[in-house]
Amino acid sequence: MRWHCALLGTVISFLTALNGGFMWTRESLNELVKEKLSGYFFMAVSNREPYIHTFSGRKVSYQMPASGLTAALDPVMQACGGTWVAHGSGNADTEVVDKDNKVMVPLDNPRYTLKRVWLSKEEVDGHYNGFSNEALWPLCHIVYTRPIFEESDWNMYKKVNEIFAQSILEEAGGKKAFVFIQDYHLALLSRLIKEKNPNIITAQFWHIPWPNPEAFRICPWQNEILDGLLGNDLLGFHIRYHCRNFMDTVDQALEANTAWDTCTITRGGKKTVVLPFPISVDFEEISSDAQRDEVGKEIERLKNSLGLDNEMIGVGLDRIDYTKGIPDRFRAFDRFLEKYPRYRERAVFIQAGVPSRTQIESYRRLQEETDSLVEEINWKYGARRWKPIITLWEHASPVTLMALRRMANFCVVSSLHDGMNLVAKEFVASRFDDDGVLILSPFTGAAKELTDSLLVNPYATDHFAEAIKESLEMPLEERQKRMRKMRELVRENNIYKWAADIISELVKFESGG
Ligand code: GDG
Repeated sequence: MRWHCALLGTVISFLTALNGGFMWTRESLNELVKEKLSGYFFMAVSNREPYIHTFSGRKVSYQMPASGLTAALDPVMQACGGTWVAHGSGNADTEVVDKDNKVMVPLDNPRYTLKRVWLSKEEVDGHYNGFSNEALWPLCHIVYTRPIFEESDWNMYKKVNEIFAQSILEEAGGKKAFVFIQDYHLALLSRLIKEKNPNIITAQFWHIPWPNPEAFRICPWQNEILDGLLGNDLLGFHIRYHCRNFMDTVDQALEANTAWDTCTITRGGKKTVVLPFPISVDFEEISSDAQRDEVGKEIERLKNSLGLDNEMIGVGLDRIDYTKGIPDRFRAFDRFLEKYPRYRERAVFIQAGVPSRTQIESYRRLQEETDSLVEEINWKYGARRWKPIITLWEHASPVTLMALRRMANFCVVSSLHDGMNLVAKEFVASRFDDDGVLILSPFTGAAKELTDSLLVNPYATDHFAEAIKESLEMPLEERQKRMRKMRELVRENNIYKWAADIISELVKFESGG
């Protein structure tokens, strides 16, 4: 087995070096991990957990959250094994863990350990709702929602980062470990870990954009956050532009040496490499799931229950967030129906989406704004059974999401600002029939890769309305040409490649960088 792994590793390195269309899969990532990380304990850490256990009556069931981070990282952990440390947020989470707060997941085919960290309501409120989502989230997304900086939230943020550090250090014990930290909820974690155990190698992936220094400097604790992130050996963003913004911010705020040619920052003798790693999806799995019979049945069920005949269908499938440009796409659909009345009663837009962060005022306002806009548009054009916009405001099952992607003539991703946006890549991966048009905002990381979509500025309502018309009138041959190109790209740049690229960088630190 050992020689087999070594041989496969060599083959992988060779093919990667050639860069000649080698396709990363769960299996090849698994082999890479065995070869490169053997002797290391592999841990991932995030605030959000990949499986949430809840009571339904007396029974315990579980759900996968609507989160780009967990959707991306779960297949990677299934390939790599190891332990994922995350906040246990479900009301039945304590029921299924062992005495060390661990449970093996996925439940039907266990592949890695989920270790839950418990937080009080006050801690969640200050750390998650407060500093993470009322301060850092609007600070990093330029969507004109003012960040709220509360000292008490910041103090809770620090405390929760310490709780996570404690859990990681306990878990690592004296072992050699790689810790892969996720996102903006844990900006101080690597520094806290390394203060106690400098031998642990850490990488952090920032899933949201990093704004320019002008925008970031209003944060009263900018230096602490930057210093915390520079505790990492490797720091990843989706695109080069975010890396540059981060390096610029450090340059202007801290005493540090930023070397642009090698993408490194050195502070107090400690080096951090800053690189782009565009995140992705499990293309093959999504593409084959899309072809299952149950998806066909779900399409029929949805058409019946929504009263659809042969309308042309547009879909939006988001976590409900003010960064996703949901009212903007409704305004564009309104303008489209206004300018092109022949599409009335012939086209519908289905918006599925799960409400999120509902304890936060700005999210409640978004829900109200969206609901009243839908009511207004449906009142304006609605005729007989036909309503132009159909909303499904609930947590949709994976099969429902898949059916909606497959039913769509066009899918809209109209984010005002977005790190990557996996909905766009999931849509492409689902369209094994090579059909369907993606209307995509240029303010997403995905727009850098999916250039065969219809790129449209969501603030430009008239252009947006024209893009909707174009998508419905595009000849089949053109749709197929674009979709094939995008599928090829997502197939190759899949989630396993993302993980393999990060791991290949990470192991360089093992030999001293
Ligand atoms: C952050 C960054 C970056 C949506 N509704 C339901 C549901 N979803 C799933 C989608 C997709 C995920 O949620 C959302 O992914 P995104 O990438 O759009 O967005 P964020 O959650 O904002 O993620 C983002 C991502 O991290 C990864 O780095 O791309 O830029 O903001 O997978 O399909 N899933 C279920 N029910 C729903 O109703 N089960």
